Amino acid sequence: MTITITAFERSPDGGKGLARDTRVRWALEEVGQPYEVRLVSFRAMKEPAHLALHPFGQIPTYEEGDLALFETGAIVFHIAERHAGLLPDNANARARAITWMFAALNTVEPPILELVTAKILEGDKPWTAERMPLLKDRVRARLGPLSVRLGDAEWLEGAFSAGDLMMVSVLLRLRASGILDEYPNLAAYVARGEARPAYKRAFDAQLAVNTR
Ligand code: GTB
Repeated sequence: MTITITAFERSPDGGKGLARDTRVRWALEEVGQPYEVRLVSFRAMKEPAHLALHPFGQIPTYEEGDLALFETGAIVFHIAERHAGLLPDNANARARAITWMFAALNTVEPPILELVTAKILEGDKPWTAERMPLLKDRVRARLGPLSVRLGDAEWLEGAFSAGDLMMVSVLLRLRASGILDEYPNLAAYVARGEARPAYKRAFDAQLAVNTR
């Protein structure tokens, strides 16, 4: 069955791979599933046809036969459940890998989004400069323990998993801030993720769209 995802017609990041279709592309590349991409404009995202797929009018979405999904956590989990390569077979190891997916999305990503949003959308507000140190410390409060837990391991729970895919995707958003470099093992972890052939294919595919 053909898999179709949606992505920005033109990502505001100009192809840095930060829009969330990249993590879905990456998951599909890791498990070797071909996919098609339907590009949507900001206007089309808020129109009924897209809203039927995504109630919040966002990308990415995922369609496969009569199944339509939104939310990257749910999409990557679905891909990892259906295809070998992103979740271990052992039940406990699998549960731990899934836990890291949730940790990436629910615990690590929120303060990162707060920081990025303050910079991009509220940079001109009078309170932003005062808030920045606080927002950066909230990010550090997550990266510190994550760095300790990772230690000198290659991945979070043994072999690379959907948990690492999601955590690396979330951490990538921090690169421009310089905060990631305060944690050399996390910076190296992210670099290992980016060096995976599947990530490179996903990155190149979104770059091709955004540099047309
Ligand atoms: N929780 C949802 C998920 O994980 O799928 C969040 C989806 C989401 O935030 N989608 C964004 C979107 O559609 C694109 S990825 N925004 C349009 C809208 O809400 O109207 C977020 C994103 C956007 C831009 C950059 N960038 O330019 O660097 C990075 C990430």
